Amino acid sequence: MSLKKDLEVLRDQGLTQIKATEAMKDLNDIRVKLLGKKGPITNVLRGMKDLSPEERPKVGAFANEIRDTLTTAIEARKSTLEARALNKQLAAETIDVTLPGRQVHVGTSHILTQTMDDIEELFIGMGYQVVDGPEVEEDHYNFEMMNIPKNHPARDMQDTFYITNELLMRTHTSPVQARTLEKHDFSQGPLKMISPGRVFRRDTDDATHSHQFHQIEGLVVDKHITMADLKGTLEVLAKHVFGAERTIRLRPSYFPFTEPSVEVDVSCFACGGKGCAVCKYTGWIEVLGAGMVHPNVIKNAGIDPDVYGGFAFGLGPDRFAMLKYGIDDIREFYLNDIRFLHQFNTEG
Ligand code: FA5
Repeated sequence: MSLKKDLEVLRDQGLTQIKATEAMKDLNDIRVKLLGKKGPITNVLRGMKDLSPEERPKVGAFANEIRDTLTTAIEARKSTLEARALNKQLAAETIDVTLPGRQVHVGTSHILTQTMDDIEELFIGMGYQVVDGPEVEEDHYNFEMMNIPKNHPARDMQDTFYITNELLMRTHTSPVQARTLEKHDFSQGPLKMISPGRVFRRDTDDATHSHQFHQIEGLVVDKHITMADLKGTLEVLAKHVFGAERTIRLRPSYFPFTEPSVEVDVSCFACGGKGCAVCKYTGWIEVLGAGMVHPNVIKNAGIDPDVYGGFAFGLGPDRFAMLKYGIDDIREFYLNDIRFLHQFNTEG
């Protein structure tokens, strides 16, 4: 029975090929080649019509048996290949839980923001309101309402970026004084405000000057406010920022919007007042400008200066932070070098 022999050879060759297959695609090709419509087994089955009636069922049964054997072998090989591929994938995707994690860099608020927030919180605790004002300001509020008329020589104290004749980048936070005074209803109580924000001057950048920096304005207006109130308030500020041991000293100065005007020095926190490089061997460090609000400023806002008066101050948080943290160049604040900024990550 040569057909049977042929089938046995086919089966043995097929089984060898199946066993040797390494790829799913090859296995599929073998299945098509062996069992497909044009394959040898189909051929054998087709040739059965030439067999005798006795032989036909035997060969048919044998051919079916071989087809089943090959199909089973293909399925088995398929499972093996699938399992192998899965194991390979699992091995490739294994997570090594002992590896150190990737570091996530968490941001921190800027040291100037931290400095300003700290001062804001102090004043909020003393009952002050925090007021915002525009950075693009009218000449009217930046200068005229602050008792600095056009052509007044005091305009030279603050070299200005003008946008038009009447519009400018504010040179200080003092215009917020005028804006708030104008709106305040004194029948509701005294005015106590601070106003932090950015200011702009045509100063040449160097280690202690920037063309863009920050100020925090302070203003208290009521009946019977005295210079003692100003001094007490600034003492609280100096001790809060620079340490409980600090004292302050007021020196006569000039601002068009305050009379009298003072420069405020704080006793040197680096040497305790003995004299060192930080305080240039004077024992004192100048930190802000202040004074009693000029009657013209009160009058310009439509308030009677014979009844109401107060004090005002303007400090530079950039310089405060430089002194407090020993930063020797103001430009560091604006370069945004992560190595600099990260040193002040006090928020964890
Ligand atoms: C003023 O701007 C006044 N408006 C302050 C004031 C308000 C006085 C209310 C009285 C009453 P002055 O020009 O001195 O003053 O600036 C105040 C502070 O801003 C300075 O003490 C300093 O800390 C800071 N400052 C001034 N110019 C610069 C600059 N170019 N770069 C960085 N900080 C500066």
